Amino acid sequence: MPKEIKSEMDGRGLRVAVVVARFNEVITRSLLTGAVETLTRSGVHDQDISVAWVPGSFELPVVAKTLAQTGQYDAVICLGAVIRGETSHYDMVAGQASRGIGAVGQETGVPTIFGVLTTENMDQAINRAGGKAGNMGSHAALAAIETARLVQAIKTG
Ligand code: INI
Repeated sequence: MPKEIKSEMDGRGLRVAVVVARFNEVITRSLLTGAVETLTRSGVHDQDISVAWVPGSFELPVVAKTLAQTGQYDAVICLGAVIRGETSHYDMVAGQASRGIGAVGQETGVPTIFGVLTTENMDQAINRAGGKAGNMGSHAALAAIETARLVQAIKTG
């Protein structure tokens, strides 16, 4: 019988950093609200959540890496909104954000969560930031807790 490594969805005692892009702030503020509400509802203490704002999604990886390298966080959540209709360099900003955020997790070993909306237009972004398609910030918070707990479970055997 294979041994299953289980991850609990209990956030108590976890320290979580959230990096959030100011670009498209009307969207990213809703993502932040969703993330913080889900973290606290899952047991993460308010004083264990740190929030850092960056200018845009392009800057998420460097600040996420700086936070991860402090050793003070069990997970880092990155939140942003890249909207194709609003930018000609959508692919570059979205690509850099996703590649960079992925690299932070791999290089530091700290679960680093991709909570960046990449949509065709503002309506789609609104739908995914607390509208009818849920809140990507909330999903990112759940992914942070599950992955942080799984990493802890693997390390402690
Ligand atoms: N940043 C975003 O987070 N979303 C966008 O849609 C966007 N657009 O439209 O360009 C965007 N640009 C800013 C970018 O992230 C950097 O902050 C900027 O290029 C400075 O490095």
